[in-house]
Amino acid sequence: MSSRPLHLSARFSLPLRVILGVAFGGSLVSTVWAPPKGFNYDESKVPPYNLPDPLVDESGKKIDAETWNASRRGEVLDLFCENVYGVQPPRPEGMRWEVYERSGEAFGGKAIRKQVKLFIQGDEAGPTLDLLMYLPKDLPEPAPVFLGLNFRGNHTIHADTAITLNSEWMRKGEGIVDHRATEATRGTLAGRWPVERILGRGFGVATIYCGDIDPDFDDGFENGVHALYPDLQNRGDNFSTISAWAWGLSRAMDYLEEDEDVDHRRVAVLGHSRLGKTALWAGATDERFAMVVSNNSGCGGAALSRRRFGETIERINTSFPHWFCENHRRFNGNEDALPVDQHALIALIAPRLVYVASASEDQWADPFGEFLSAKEGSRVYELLGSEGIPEDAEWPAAGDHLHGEAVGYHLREGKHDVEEFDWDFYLSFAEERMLPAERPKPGISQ
Ligand code: GTR
Repeated sequence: MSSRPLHLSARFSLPLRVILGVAFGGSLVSTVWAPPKGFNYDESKVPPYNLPDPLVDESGKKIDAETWNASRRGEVLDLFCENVYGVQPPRPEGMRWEVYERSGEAFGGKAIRKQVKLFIQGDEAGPTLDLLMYLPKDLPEPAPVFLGLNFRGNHTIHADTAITLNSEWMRKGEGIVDHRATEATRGTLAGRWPVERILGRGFGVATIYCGDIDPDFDDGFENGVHALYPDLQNRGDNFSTISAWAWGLSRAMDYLEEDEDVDHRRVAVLGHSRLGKTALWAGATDERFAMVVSNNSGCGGAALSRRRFGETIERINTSFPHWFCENHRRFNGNEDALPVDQHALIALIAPRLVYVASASEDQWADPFGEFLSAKEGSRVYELLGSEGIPEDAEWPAAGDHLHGEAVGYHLREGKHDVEEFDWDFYLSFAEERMLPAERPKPGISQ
């Protein structure tokens, strides 16, 4: 990819084009997790860099919208497969599912709860993914849905005792015994999933535990769905864990397309942190997702790798050798050689809706670098006749947001997490843009 110098610096003044966000629910409590020492958290020490330009082809020619759609988008996608996340297999032929539990009486009769088992190979012998769904009950039409993976089992997103307790491998943590969840973990991540609030806004929620797809540890790709695809291992562009998680989201989408209670044309895929990286990759690889939400996704997610601010490629490939493909290690300490950067991942979602959210204390994830990606990726939105984050937009102050027609961004005050503050912006952004409405068409909100 040819490159484009980025002459952007952090500007910390309150931008004129931005309104103050609604600041309830924001955590001002400082994080117990201190960012690792020995990494750069100083804007003035960000090295100069040139960003590869997705809008210029290999021969150095500037491309038009037609060429983007016909070939350039595919080339950029291939570069990400080859150098960052690795390849994915197609949908398995024998895959089937079973709605094994359904209730129209969830939350005092206000919602429908469904639990669905996806049999990846068609039977119990292969991997199974457990999908939990809540849908608003009194909608005249099929419901738009937010779909996201969760970190610790479906039973952690709400205290509802009818949710199946996950029995797969889990990382160590409170209430986890011998790497398995116990009853004590029910509802422990409910703060990140305000289910009733989401339903109240007319959206459904669907989630799968990421470990059902692939347990989050470096096991040489022998368990989870990887075991089914040995040919996709031991190669530079191997089927990595993030690629497998994204692939699992696509399998969930296969089901949602067939569920008559769901408006599959209005599915937003969302994720936090490592699962935010995953949501972006799912949105890039699967154009059925109408909207993509990256919550504090950081390095290998929305943040620009070339900035080397907070977590770096070398550090992430060392701490989590299974997340990215083998070829990605070539760029350890060698970011400028990467033929893409993460703004091009945002561009791959165009012209569909994308939302990038940062948190002010989440320096490890490089909040400003996440914003720059959203802004630079917006150039492809503009090419396609849509409006993203304008080129002259400044980085919103903590608590503020900037919503373009198709690209949204906010900077929450506080630490690395998902809070109601974040959800309220995701819901408003989706509501104004996804719901068929006699509503006024949104522009930049001021
Ligand atoms: C951190 C990792 C980040 C982020 C985070 C998470 O340890 O360095 O890239 O993904 O984990 O997923 O919570």
